[in-house]
Amino acid sequence: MLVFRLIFLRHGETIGERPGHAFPAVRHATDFERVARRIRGRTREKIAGLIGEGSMMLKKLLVGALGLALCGVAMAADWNLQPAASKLAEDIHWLHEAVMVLVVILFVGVFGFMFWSCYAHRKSVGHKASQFHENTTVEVIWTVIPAIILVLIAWPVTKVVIAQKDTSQADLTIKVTGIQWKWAYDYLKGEGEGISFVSTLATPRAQIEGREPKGEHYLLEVDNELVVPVGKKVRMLTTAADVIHSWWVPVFGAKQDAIPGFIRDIWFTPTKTGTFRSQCVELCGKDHGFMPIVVRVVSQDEYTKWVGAQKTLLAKAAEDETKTYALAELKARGEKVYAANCVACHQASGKGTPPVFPPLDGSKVVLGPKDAQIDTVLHGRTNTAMQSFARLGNVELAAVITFTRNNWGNSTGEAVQPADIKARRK
Ligand code: HEC
Ligand SMILES: [Cu+2]
Repeated sequence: MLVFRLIFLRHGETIGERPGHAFPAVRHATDFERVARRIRGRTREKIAGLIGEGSMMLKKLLVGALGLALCGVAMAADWNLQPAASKLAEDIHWLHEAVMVLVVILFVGVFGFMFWSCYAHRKSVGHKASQFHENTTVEVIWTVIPAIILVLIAWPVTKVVIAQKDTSQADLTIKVTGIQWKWAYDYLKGEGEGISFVSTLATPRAQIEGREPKGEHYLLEVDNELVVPVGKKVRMLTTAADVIHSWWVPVFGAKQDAIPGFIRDIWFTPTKTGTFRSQCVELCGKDHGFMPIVVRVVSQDEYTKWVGAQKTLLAKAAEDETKTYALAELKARGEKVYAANCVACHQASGKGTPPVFPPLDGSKVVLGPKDAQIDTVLHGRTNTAMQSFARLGNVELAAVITFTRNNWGNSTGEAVQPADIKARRK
């Protein structure tokens, strides 16, 4: 209808007011006028309506945009990097934010100037392009300014990168070994030297398989957390037993690949107590998403207590190794060791996932002479996913081997003792 109006009413005229119009038959003209008047009336209503709606819409849009901006700020806080818990992480966050601000200023500045130039000097208002090819001044300016900006960014960044690599004068040195799919920690130097344990996913299978609601720290919880004292420089040596993993705790700004055959290092000094969570960040096989990293930062006093408790456990384990156990006792303990170390490949059913992961239920090795089986578990099989489990204690190994020899369809009735394992260690 708007189009109709535009075609018929040129130059502010209306059909009804046009004097002595040139329609051949007056009767037709009156009819036409009547129709046109009605249409005009309706069109006016429509337009008024549209304008009304438009301003409502605009208001709604503005309110919406404001709401979005506010919730954007809230979300940004939520999506931003986790609050830093070390000086390194603080520096990294500062760099991230400073560069972000700089980039936004440059973006708005450059594009704003560009759009304004295009608009203000457009051809339709009579502007002509000025010619300044091979203008040395301009070329120097647009080379020097970006170079200065780059140096402004590179200077503090280089300082932080260099600081990240300075692992000297650590209070504590801990080796972390990535293993499909868990982390092993060995306290090599400093208070707690000699402590070593494996940190495995603690989320129950029922949650993973959807039979139970997922917990708060789903896939971000472990049986043994890495414990370190607050305010002490911790040097982490990273390596791996099988494939490349990567140890990363974002709140500490510490990240380093764990590569088989190589030892790399990284450090952090935690500035806050608390529990900090992360995950392996190098795609490392089927359970890559199931090898969380949990670090508990405690006060110096608590740390000393923790070290004491660990040492007592170690002493007890050493004592346990000299004992002879009943089959039932070994089997019960072995079931736990199996659940923590072997299910990922050989499955709870003992059926494995052939052809890659062989079944242990009915396996000739498991049912054969115990020494061959001990060797398989203790030293692993080269070039297969079956790695060495030498890092497990003699009691644990004796227990898990006894378990596999006397579970599912297997019933050798034979107990493997810690002393048997000790004898096979090289
Ligand atoms: C990362 C996967 C993985 C894990 C974890 C694992 N295994 Fe294995 N295991 C294998 C593979 C693969 C083989 C087959 C090796 C080969 O081809 O020689 C194997 C072979 C074996 C064999 C020999 C079976 C046979 O019939 O040849 C035994 C025994 C065994 N594993 C026991 C264990 C025990 C006990 C554990 C836990 C402490 C364990 N494995 C954990 C992957 C794994
Ligand atoms: Cu990994």
